[in-house]
Amino acid sequence: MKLQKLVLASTATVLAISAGVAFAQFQKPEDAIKYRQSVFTVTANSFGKIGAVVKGEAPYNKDEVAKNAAIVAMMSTLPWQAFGPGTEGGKAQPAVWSDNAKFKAAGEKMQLAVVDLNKAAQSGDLESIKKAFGAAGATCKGCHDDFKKK
Ligand code: ASC
Repeated sequence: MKLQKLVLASTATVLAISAGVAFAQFQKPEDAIKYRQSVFTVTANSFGKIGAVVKGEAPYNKDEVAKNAAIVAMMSTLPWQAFGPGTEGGKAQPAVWSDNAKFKAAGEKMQLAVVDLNKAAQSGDLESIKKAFGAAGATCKGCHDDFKKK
């Protein structure tokens, strides 16, 4: 009985601590919204620079594309922590929270696709970059269709 109480109390403490951490990460929902929108802004900027090369609108510079692909890959790990409970709003559709498993799966698909893009970009093979860019762009669009307000 005593042990049970101890376990319950410890669990409550752990829950309280993690809730505190989650709260401390973003003071207000608007802070989470600003954070994730900033991450997507930087992502779209670098992704767009690669897109210009892929579409033949800008010359191919291996180092530039490699740098931007690395930025996209790193950025892709960041926005998810800012879609926590109670941070509804911005350009996010309610489905992010009501169908969270599907949203998470879409985010993971994007992260895998941009890892592929980064590998291609570091290798410097433009044909692989084009293929990986198309696949990555499709994961952006897939998620936007279901989870981003028009
Ligand atoms: C971009 C960008 C997106 C994606 C998406 C792909 O360059 O800003 O959100 O590509 O349009 O369909």
